[in-house]
Amino acid sequence: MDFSHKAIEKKWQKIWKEKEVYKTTYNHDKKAYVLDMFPYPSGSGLHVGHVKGYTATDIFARFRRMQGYDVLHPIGWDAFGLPAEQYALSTGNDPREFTLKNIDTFRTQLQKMGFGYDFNKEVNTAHPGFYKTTQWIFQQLYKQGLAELRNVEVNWSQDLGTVLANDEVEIKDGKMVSERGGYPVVKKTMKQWVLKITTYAEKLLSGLDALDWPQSVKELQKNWIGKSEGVEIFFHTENGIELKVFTTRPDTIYGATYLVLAPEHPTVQSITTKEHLAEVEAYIEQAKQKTEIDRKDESKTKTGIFTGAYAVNPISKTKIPVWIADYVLNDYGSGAIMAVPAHDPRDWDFATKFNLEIKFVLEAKDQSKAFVGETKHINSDILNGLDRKQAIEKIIEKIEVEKLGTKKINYKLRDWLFSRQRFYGEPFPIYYTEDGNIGLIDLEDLPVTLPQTSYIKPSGTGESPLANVQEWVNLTVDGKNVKRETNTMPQSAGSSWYYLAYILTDQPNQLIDLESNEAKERFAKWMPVDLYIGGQEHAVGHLLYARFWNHVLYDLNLLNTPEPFQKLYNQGMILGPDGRKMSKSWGNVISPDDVLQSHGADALRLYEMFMGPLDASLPWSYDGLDAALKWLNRAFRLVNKTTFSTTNNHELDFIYNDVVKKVTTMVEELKLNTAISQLMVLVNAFYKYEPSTIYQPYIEGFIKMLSLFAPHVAEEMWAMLDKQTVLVQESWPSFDQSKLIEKTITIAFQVNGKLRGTKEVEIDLDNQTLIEFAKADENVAKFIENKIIVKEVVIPNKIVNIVVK
Ligand code: ANZ
Repeated sequence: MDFSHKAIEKKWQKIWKEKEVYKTTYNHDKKAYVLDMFPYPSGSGLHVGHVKGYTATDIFARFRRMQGYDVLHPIGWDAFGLPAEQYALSTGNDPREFTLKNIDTFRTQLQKMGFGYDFNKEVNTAHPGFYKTTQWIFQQLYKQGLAELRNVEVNWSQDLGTVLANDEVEIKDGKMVSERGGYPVVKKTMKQWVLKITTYAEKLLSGLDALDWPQSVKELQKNWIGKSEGVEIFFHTENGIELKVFTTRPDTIYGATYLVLAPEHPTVQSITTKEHLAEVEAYIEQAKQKTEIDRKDESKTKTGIFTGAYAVNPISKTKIPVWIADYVLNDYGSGAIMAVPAHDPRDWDFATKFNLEIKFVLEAKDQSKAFVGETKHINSDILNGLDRKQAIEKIIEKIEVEKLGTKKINYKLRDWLFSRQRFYGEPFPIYYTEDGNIGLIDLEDLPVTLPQTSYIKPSGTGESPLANVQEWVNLTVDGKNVKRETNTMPQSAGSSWYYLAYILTDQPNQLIDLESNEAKERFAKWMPVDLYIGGQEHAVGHLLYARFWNHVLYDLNLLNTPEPFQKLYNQGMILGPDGRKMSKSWGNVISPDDVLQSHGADALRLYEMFMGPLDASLPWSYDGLDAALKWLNRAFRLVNKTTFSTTNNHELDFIYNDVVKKVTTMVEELKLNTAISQLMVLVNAFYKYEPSTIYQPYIEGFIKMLSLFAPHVAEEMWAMLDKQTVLVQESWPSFDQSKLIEKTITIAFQVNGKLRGTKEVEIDLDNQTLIEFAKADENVAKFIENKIIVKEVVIPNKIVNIVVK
């Protein structure tokens, strides 16, 4: 008889809940913090893509529980965010109610999947009980000088009425658009809160080394941080104005034939000569219209303009013109460069376009384009004949001794733009006095909650909708009239520390103080996260921001570890049956609700884990899903109304122990598809025997292993063996290594080096016996008949070769 997924899923989910089997335990020394990237509770509910990552962590958490670890396996909601706010705007609803409704749907769906989360530890970033601590952390950052108000060039979306962080902006058809919604984005200068993540650039870079993360994600973070070691060299214009240039190639300084400043460079106004002023100003206006991506694009034709000024090369003492051009960015290095057209392709393009001098200072056969290889220096006075490394060393020494510049490290990483002109986010826990000073809201007045208002439309002027709520904005502090900040924090605020919030809760959204001693003890128990599974799309944004906050909290002595996520794994996507990314617009979205109805949670879980390697992106297949359910029933029928043997006839010793051993390592390494294959091998082996002859402990071990993947069916099978326990509270099966020694081997029989037969024999047989076996082989006999045996060569456990004439 097959199982009824509807009946057993309901039954076991109820029992698990009553027995609180997934509650976080504190009984063991060994611990495992198994974390999912928490979902944004969108209106469309759980996606089969979510199911893939969450099944993998569920399997791993069950595995660790059965291995006797204390396990923390929580879930929560990344609940603030634009979609809820956009929805609220278009329907006149409150984003809070809408979000709570979605959360209920998500929670129910997760429970129906049989995921073993500790729901007592649920958190919601938009809950005041949660964001009180987000605000508190912001205040710590402010006190550390890591949060400041700054005039910055921002990505502004008129349609969304807000600024966006760089990782919230994409390029489509060469234009900047918002990642969510695809709305146009332009550059604009605004006064905004920024978090100085750049202060932590070095720690964020070196911290990567010890992490067990995919190499690709480490590379992405490394490139995003973009460390560059070079020198800042001081040039001076003829009338004594200093121009600092950043270069990684000080050794090419004899080839520097002109200087270029970014159009926004602060000294442009003071160096430009009268005759060139009008042109220069027009060019500056023109550059404003361009995006950073455009300016960096090396395929675009270079533009620029001469300022009329000249500077002196501090090493070669030659006089060179000073230009402005938008291929030099103002916010990198010093916003100014020495151009070496002979050896830098960007400078080459510029110099050829504007007919500027090109001087080769490295040996190059082909002088029709910039030479970027490594050869000896020429035309370089003291550097002549040196290679790159020697020349760099020598010139830096000279520059430092003669105080012509200093060594400098630059990072591509930019500070984190932290203001949003939106309603639905964390309010800032600060106020402004009438004379423009900033004050922190008192601890006892936290959280600063969002006001109840139906007027949440962005003004479009750059002011946040909260500015409309006068009774919220104005308050008195120490008898003085002050105003609240009306911007809110970005969505990535809550997700930068939510993994700590789980540790601080015992009931949803009720957090103990992060700076309490109790918190310290809990962090010491649980941090760092042992396994973090989520999508590759968070490689730089979320994962870098969370690492930054964690480092800061560590430096404040609040945490036991600088790095939050010891092991990271990116699960692949589940594509539609058409092989395209699932999307409403393609109409290829599979709903887990439908699959839960038709095939049940266990089949869905098993199918998604069996599709292929966990990190591969693979298309959905209903055949695969059917096959998963079919196999589960085959496994189920093994125990259905059967009694097994209490004595071991040893027939299954090898295969059982081999499978346990392999599944144990495969789950450890998240090779879950191959672990399932092993279980299939074991089921096939069981079916070769009369059930009553199968040793019962082997069946029990199988059910335990199955319970990781298909927990409901496994519980049902366990109960059929008259067990009173639930499987998560059972221990993981062990294997007997002594049963794993190979007892037989296949020997090849050759005549004159040609393969003529094989035989399965006991291992370590003596040579004479092996030769006899070979001669007894029918085919071998045919080839040595009537021939003279010259030699018999035996390679023990492998080959018998009979040489004949
Ligand atoms: C002279 C030179 C000669 C350069 C040569 C390169 C090759 P990374 O690795 O990206 O740090 N540069 C410096 N500041 C810049 C800015 N604000 N905008 C655009 N380009 C800038 O590269 C550093 C190099 O990029 C610097 O070294 C400078 O060009 C340029 F054969 O100086 B180099």
